[in-house]
Amino acid sequence: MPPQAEADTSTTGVLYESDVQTKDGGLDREVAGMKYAGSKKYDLVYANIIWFILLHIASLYALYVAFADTMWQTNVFAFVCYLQSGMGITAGVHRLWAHKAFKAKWPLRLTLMLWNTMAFQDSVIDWARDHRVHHKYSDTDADPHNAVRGFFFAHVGWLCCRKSDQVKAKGQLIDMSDLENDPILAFQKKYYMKLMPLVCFILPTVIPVYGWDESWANAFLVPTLLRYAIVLNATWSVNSFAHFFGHRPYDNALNPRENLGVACVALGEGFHNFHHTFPWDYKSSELPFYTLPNPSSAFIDFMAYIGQASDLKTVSNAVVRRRAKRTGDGTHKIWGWDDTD
Ligand code: ST9
Ligand code: ZN
Ligand code: ZN
Repeated sequence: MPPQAEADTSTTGVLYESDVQTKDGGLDREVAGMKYAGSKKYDLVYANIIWFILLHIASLYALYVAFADTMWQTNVFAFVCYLQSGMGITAGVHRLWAHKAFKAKWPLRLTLMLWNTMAFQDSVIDWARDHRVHHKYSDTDADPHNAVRGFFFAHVGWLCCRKSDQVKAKGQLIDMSDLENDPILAFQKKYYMKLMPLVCFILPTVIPVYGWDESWANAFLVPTLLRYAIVLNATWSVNSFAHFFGHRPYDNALNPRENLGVACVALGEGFHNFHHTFPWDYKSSELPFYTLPNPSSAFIDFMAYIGQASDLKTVSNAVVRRRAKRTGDGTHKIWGWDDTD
């Protein structure tokens, strides 16, 4: 810990006992000897493996159907479902709940909870717990999707086997009381297995059939299965592509990277070196939404404009610039505000 560092949990909401915020706005992480310990036996979960294989085979067929057979209304509807369920992940469980990067009134929280359930990535409380562990123990054995275990493990492999003892042990130290005490999130967790099939699978299938006479098969394949698989892979890409490929303008010592391709499919979540350096910033990016693609920031800005979101946390340009100069890989001029002065 640098001598000038001081603990400050007021700005991030996700600082942990070993994290301290430094004067330049960065985080010093203590990984306590948790680096990847080498080859490991995986306790495979065959039901998940079979389900993901079937989902992806069906989605490839659905992609063909989307071009060859569906009504245009169904494709527009599928895109809207992608945006809604994607926002439930990015603006919802990621920025609002896992990182507390802004505050939201109950109508927005309820909407984001339903959109999040539509994405079927498990309850907000479970997702946020894994994600807080991921930030605190990034790229170590206590990271649920430790990228040091390889691209495939970080992308989907981690969902096909039991979690390591270190993940569970370190995860138990994470304070989740803020989310557990939110009645909207407690409701989602309690009724997840009823709510999720309804909003992720049943409604997106039924609406096109009764709304504009789409066939049952097309409605199930395109806005339901294909949309679900796309949002899953877009999310997983942040753990895989954005932990492997791209520049590191803010902290060259961190594995996560800036990846424009991922940002494009993941509604603005690909600026991952910035995000791991400054996890409490509501934009998950240095730049505002009108400079690099970031629909999730645009959404949060709009919600603030109509009074549904408040206390949007962000890092000042000066702090970002100083940090980039001190620990970045020299590519900040590509990704951030001009830092030549
Ligand atoms: C999915 C999640 O896809 C994807 C998350 C990706 C995150 C990306 C982040 C990047 C930034 C954001 C970008 C957004 C971009 C969005 C773009 C949109 C366009 N700490 O889990 P279990 C304990 S999900 C502490 O079963 P197993 C705990 O006691 C896909 N303790 O562990 C727990 O009991 P409880 C859909 C922990 O048995 C108990 O273990 N879902 C922790 O090892 C059992 O928990 C699926 O397919 C922890 N972190 O099984 C299901 N974790 O909960 C997939 C666990 O009661 N999952 N414990 O406290 C599973 O089947 C299982 O979780 C498993 C592990 C097989 C993977
Ligand atoms: Zn990450
Ligand atoms: Zn995060």
